[in-house]
Amino acid sequence: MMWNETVETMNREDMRKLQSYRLKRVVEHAYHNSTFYRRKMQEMDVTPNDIQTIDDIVKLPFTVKQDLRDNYPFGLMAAPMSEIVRLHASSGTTGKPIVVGSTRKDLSIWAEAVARCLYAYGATKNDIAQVSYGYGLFTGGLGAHAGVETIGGTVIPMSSGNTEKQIQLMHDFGANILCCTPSYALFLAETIHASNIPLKEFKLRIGAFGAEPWTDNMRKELEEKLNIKAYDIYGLTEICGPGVGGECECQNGTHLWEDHFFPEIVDPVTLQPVAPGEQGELVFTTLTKEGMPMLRYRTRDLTSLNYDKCPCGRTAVRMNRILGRSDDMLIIRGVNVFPSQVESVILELPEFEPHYFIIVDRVNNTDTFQVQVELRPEYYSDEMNKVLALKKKIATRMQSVIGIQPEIRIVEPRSIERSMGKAKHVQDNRKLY
Ligand code: DLL
Repeated sequence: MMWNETVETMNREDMRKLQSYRLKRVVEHAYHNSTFYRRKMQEMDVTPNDIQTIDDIVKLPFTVKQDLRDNYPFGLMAAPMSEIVRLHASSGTTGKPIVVGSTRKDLSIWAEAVARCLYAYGATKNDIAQVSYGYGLFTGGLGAHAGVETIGGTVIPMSSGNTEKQIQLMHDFGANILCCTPSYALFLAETIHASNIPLKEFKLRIGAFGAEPWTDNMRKELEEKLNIKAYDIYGLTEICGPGVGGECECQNGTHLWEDHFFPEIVDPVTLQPVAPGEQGELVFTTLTKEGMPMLRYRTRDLTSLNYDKCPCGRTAVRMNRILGRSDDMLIIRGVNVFPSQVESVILELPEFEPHYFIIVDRVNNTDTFQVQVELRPEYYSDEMNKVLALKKKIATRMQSVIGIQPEIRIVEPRSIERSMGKAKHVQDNRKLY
């Protein structure tokens, strides 16, 4: 079932017409109502008249996170505060938070975007969804919440934390959809298995997981541990929050709702569009946002797009899994390493728990790369040889996938921190010098 079949299956030509019409409107709106965008466009000698079709988007300036910081808090708003009904913010790791304001219409488009994702997962009004994303300035909780209400489902607005209670209510209320980060889903799964309630007493059938990169191996792990189908949900505060795109039952790429959020992939260095299907940095232009339109916003997320029609019938472009953010890429002894690559190897190997922590340091002018893992209880051994063989197995596999061998450290069971939101997988001590 599709929430908005007309747009989700629209042919490319009609979609481009719609995008062209909306791009012209949003550019005019931004130019006339935001001094920030007017100044940026004037600097590039572009006026709204130069934008006639969606192909003209390349004439527009890029927007970056620093622009939001420099104009903190409300400098990018294009609607008067009297029209803004909600503020969200994302803190990131450093510096001032970025703040995003939405009008009532923006919120309803966002809710529809999440509704489209939920329908694509096979959810209906008969479902009960436990929303275990954090509520508050973070968009996860309220975003997922609005989507569930839009399709007429029942929301359990749990927010994150209080893991024991999450399990209890999930069981007692018969939740069949779980919305949270994949790392929290893993923690909840572990807690269920450690509890005295058998998995078969839970009614979960769908997971809507996102807010951080995750791999297909992690999907397999979560599907098995929770006896569900696990689907991706993608989004970012600057564009709206969760629901910029979601997977369908084919689980083969995340459909982006491109009638509202127009995606481009550019080379992160030259900022030129890459060839179709190639990997690069994802850039979004919001085609309908009133409160705080984003023109060519550089997400820093690295991925590629697939315009082939999906077997589900949707024509909406599919985004491949996000490798990571360009800011999360580690360069270790000259080799580019993404935490998601480490995750993918660890989850391939049955001997290890699906948790890991990476520590990078510099000793005697050489980078050190340590990966901490936990053994599954059935593989514990007192025999040194067996443990060494396991370490060697994982290190060799990492060498072939990533191109560099880490030092493997097997740590105590459950000593790697479990996350209730976005997991922190890396400690880079080199940054301290
Ligand atoms: O994480 C919004 C969200 C909430 C999405 C709940 C999905 C579910 P931010 O905190 O602004 O917003 O972080 C956005 O998180 O640029 C990506 O780097 C990453 N991210 C979000 N979803 C995914 C995903 C929310 N499905 C940043 N896969 C984005 C990989 C994701 N990375």
